[in-house]
Amino acid sequence: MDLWVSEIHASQAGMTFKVTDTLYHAQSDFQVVDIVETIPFGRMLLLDGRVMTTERDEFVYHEMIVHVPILSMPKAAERVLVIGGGDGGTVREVLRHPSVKEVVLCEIDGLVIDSCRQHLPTIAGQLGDPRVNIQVRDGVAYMAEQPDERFDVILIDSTDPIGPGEGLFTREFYRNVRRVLSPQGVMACQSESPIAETEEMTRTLGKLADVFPSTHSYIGSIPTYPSGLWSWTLCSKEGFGPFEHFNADRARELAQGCQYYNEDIHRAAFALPNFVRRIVENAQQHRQTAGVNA
Ligand code: SPD
Repeated sequence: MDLWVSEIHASQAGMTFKVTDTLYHAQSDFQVVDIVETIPFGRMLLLDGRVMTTERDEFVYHEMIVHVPILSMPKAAERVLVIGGGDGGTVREVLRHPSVKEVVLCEIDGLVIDSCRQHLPTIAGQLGDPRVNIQVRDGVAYMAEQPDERFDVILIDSTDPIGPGEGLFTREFYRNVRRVLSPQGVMACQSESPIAETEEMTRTLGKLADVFPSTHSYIGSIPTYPSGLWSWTLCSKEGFGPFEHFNADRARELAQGCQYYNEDIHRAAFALPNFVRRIVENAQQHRQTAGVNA
C-alpha cells in the first residue's frame, strides 16, 4: 500500500513522509494520537496530525530544551518539572545531569505516555527511572497548585498553542512558572518557528517579557518541524541569561553523550539572524503596547 503522512502548516506549506506502518492510532480525551513508521525519519509521533517527534531528529529538540537552561544556571539543578513532554525525550535528557534528584513529568494525556513507552523506547525509555514522578494532569492546574519556589528548572515541552497546549502559552501560566521557580531557577519553553509561526513566536515572547525580567531566545534546526528552523526561550527569575554562569568544561563533559548540544552550540544558538532579532524587538513592542497586566 502507498501510505504517506502530511502535515500542513499554518503557513500553508507542508511536509510529507512515506509511511510503512501505522503502529498506534487512538482518539484520546484530548487529541488524536498516532505513531507511524516512516522511511526518512524512523518512528514518528503525531498529535492531531502535527509532528511532535521522530526517532531520527528528536535529539535536537530534546537536548536544546534541556541542556541550554540547565547549563545556564548558577547552581546545580536538583528538582526539575517538565510540563507536556509525554514522549519522554526531555526527561531522558534531564536525567543525564547527575545533580538531578527528582523530575516531575506533568502530561495531560496518559495515552501519549503509554503509546510512546510501547512504540518509542529510545525516546521514552527512561520514564521508569526512580527519579521520575509522572503526573497525568493538566499542566495549568498543576502549576497553579504548586507551592512557591518548588522547582529549580521548569521546562515547557508543549505542543503548539492550539488544543490542549493553549493554556501553556498564557501570562497567567507564566506567572505561576515564575512563582514556582526557586530563586536561582531557570525555565525554558519551546517558542515556535521564527519562519513558519512568526506571529505565534512574537506573541509568546511578548507574554514572557511581561512576566520575566528578561527573555533569551535561541534557535536550532529540526528538519521535521515547520520550516525546519525552531526556537526556544530561556528566562530566569533573577534575570540572568545563558552566559553569566555558563561553565564550558561542564558543557564539554556533558556533550560527550550528546548528538547536538556542545559548548559552541550553547553560545552559537543565541546568535540570532536579523529577522529573528526583529521578532524579539517586536515582542518587546508588543509588551509595551499590551502592558504587564493585559
Ligand atoms: N510543531 C511542533 C511543536 C512540538 C513541540 N513539542 C514537541 C514535543 C517533543 N517532546
